[in-house]
Order: sequence, then structure tokens, then C-alpha cells
Amino acid sequence: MRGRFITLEGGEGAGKSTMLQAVRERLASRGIEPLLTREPGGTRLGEALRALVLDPQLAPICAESELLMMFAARAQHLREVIEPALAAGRWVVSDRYTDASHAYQGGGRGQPQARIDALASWAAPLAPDVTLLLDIAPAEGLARAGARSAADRIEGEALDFFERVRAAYRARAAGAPERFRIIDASRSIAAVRAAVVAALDDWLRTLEPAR
Ligand code: Z5A
Repeated sequence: MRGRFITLEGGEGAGKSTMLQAVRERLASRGIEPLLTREPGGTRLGEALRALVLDPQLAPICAESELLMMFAARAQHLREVIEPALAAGRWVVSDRYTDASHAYQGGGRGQPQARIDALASWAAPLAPDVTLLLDIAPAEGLARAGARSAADRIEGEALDFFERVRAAYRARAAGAPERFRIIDASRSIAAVRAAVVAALDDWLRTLEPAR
């Protein structure tokens, strides 16, 4: 049977990398060993593109180039990693996917939604089965991320950029409530983890055959 595709989304420092492990552990407790991956990245080409697109030394990168680099990485990721794994029955959990392009390049950079949809339908037509959106005020998330590492090219944007990213994520979630689960990521790691596990369990129940 074909595997399932789960994505984690959210702004800077929302806790996606931390919660990826919570998702892995929960699935493992049910006998599912998922493939964990990330965007941009997940392949040699994708990781090379990630290094380029986040490199502050390469600024300025125009919005069109940035969007195309995200989709170049995604097209490779989908064909080289995600699709083969799903076809082999493996579950895949990705730290970001196409919703991130809608949030960052759409909301943040003002690229038209129709353009992003056109790219997605051509280069990355697969939609996730479920998306966990970790929602947090940008100032709070940036403080967490900043405490951990030096800013990359996108993290160096002003606060209003990240406010637009958050609004775009929320709009995406409102437009596809059957796919999204929104999690308040402003709470403690333990509380967010519990909410992630509850949301995951809730979605897993929808996969069970009706009794
Ligand atoms: N990008 C894009 O523009 N378009 C696209 O299509 C795609 C991506 C796919 C790289 O993504 C960049 O690419 C990103 C979007 C853009 N922008 N930038 N820059 P990324 O996912 O690798 O980068 P990120 O958002 O910067 O990840 P992050 O900062 O690592 O955030 P995170 O994974 O959500 O958080 P974390 O690493 O789990 O946690 C951050 C810190 O907070 C860490 O010290 C944790 O221990 C701590 N933490 C986590 N949760 C909590 C709670 N609940 N309380 C307190 N502290 C916490």
C-alpha cells in the first residue's frame, strides 16, 4: 500500500525541527518508521540549492529566482525521494513543502498565488495528506531561532515580512481545513508536543476503516 505524506509548516523558530521528532516517535509507536526529510533540501541538488538560496553573501536574489530555486529543489525532492518512498509504502514526513512557497514567496515577497499554483501543478503536483501548521507570533519565533544560530539570508528580513508569511500560512490553512491542523506553537515544548501528537492521532483516526 502507498505510504502517506505528512508536512510540517510554520515560521522561523516555530519548532518544526523539534516537532519532526515528536511525529517520528508517535508514528514509530504505531509501527511506522517514516522517512524524515526537509525543504529546501532532501537531495544532493536540493541541499546545494538550499545553501545557495540561504547564503547572505548572495543577496540580493530577486523574488523570481528565489521562487524558482525553491521549486527546482522541490521538483528533484519529489521525484528522487518522496514519490519513490511513498510508492514503496514508506511514510514521508517533510519539514516544509509547497505551502512554504505560498507563505514566503507569496505572502512575504508578493509573488502572485496563480504563479505559485502554476509552478506547483507542473513541478510538484503532489499534495500532502496532512499538514501540521505550527503557528507563532514572528517576534517570538525569531527570538527562539536567533538564540540558536546566526541569521541566514531569509531570517535577516524585517518583522513585517514574517507577519505577511504568518498571514499567508493562516490563509492557506483556512482555505484547506480538511488538510491542515493548526497548532499554537507559542507554548512550552511539552505542550506543543502534546498538541502535535493529539492532532496526529486525530488525523490517523480518519484513516481507520469505519466500524
Ligand atoms: N523557504 C522558503 O522561503 N520557501 C520555501 O518554499 C521553503 C523554504 C521550502 C529554511 O527553512 C528557509 O527556507 C526558511 C523558509 C525558507 N526561512 N528562513 N530562513 P528551515 O525550515 O530550515 O528554516 P527555519 O524556519 O529557519 O527553521 P528553524 O529556525 O530551524 O525553525 P524550526 O525548525 O521551526 O524550529 P526548531 O529548530 O525546532 O526550534 C528553534 C529553537 O527554538 C531551538 O533552539 C528549539 O530548541 C527552540 N524551541 C522549539 N520549540 C520551542 C518551544 N515550544 N518553546 C521554547 N523553545 C522552543
